[in-house]
Amino acid sequence: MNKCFGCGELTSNEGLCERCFRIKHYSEYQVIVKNNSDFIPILQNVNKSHDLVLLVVDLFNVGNLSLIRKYLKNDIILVLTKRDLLPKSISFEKLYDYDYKIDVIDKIIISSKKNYNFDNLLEMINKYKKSDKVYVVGFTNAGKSTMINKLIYNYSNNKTEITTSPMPSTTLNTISIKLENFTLVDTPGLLDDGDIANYVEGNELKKIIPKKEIKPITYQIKGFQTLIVDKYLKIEAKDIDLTFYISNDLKIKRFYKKIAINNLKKTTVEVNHNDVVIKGLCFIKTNKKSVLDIYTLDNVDVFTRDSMI
Ligand SMILES: Nc1nc2c(ncn2[C@@H]2O[C@H](COP(=O)(O)OP(=O)(O)OP(=O)(O)O)[C@@H](O)[C@H]2O)c(=O)[nH]1
Ligand SMILES: [Mg+2]
Repeated sequence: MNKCFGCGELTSNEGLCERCFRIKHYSEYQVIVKNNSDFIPILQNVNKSHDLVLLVVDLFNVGNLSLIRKYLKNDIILVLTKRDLLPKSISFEKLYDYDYKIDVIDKIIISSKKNYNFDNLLEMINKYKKSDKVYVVGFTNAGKSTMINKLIYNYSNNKTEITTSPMPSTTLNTISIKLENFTLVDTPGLLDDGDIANYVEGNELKKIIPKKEIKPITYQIKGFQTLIVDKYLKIEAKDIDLTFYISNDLKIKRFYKKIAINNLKKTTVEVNHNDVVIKGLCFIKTNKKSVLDIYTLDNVDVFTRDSMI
């Protein structure tokens, strides 16, 4: 058996496995049923070494980083990626100084899509690495493999490309790639059970995941109103400004009365100038103290956090 250089899975093919070939050439994604019991042991193995870890985090979809930290004693650099998705007008300090609720030795903001800040990333890796191995970890879809491909493209003559896609669990096992004076090890991302990506079809997910800079939209709610996003989200609110950070491919509809939608789960949240996160779908900035009724798909997490922007 060989190891597929696209996803790390064992395969009888040389080079790319059938699944990676289909993703790469036809954007055709075959869902592989994996769960964290396959992936957590990989992180636990990383923990046994003193190697540096890059924790890659999607700035649009941050997640609970302590869930990953708890498996790792290693030094971690927090790599905040997909900067291109958030509005350019947000200051660097705002994103950099935000409390991501994790203990790290350093952090950096990048965009693999725009090839932004990679010279500094490489310099930072060289500054902190303790051995010739550097691990790349994070939640699924964070952009780990895309970042590694950009590092390879920028700083080596290597022509290999790891498979990337908007669907969860693209990388299935570790993939080691030599770069200058060290080896980068890609790992499969942990699945976040509360993320909407687990509960929608591929063509829906392509609309939900933003592809370009998000243009925030503010709804000034006067009196009682209902906001609806496709079949994913309904919000009932009263006298508050709600600023949506959501894929521009999704349309928000406003109604001035109650609207019945079946099959959505209700969560009532108290807000106070902070963000409401509908995990993987959007975050919403609020401008006062209030209570919102939020209806979304059954298993999708709804929670508040300190305002990020
Ligand atoms: N806009 C934008 N999209 C990005 C960026 N980096 C990655 N993506 C997209 O995010 C999606 C996931 O990227 P991957 O590199 O496959 O993510 P991963 O972390 O390796 O995911 P797993 O292998 O499933 O753990 C793909 O659709 C990428 O094109 C970025 O800097 N900006
Ligand atoms: Mg990957």
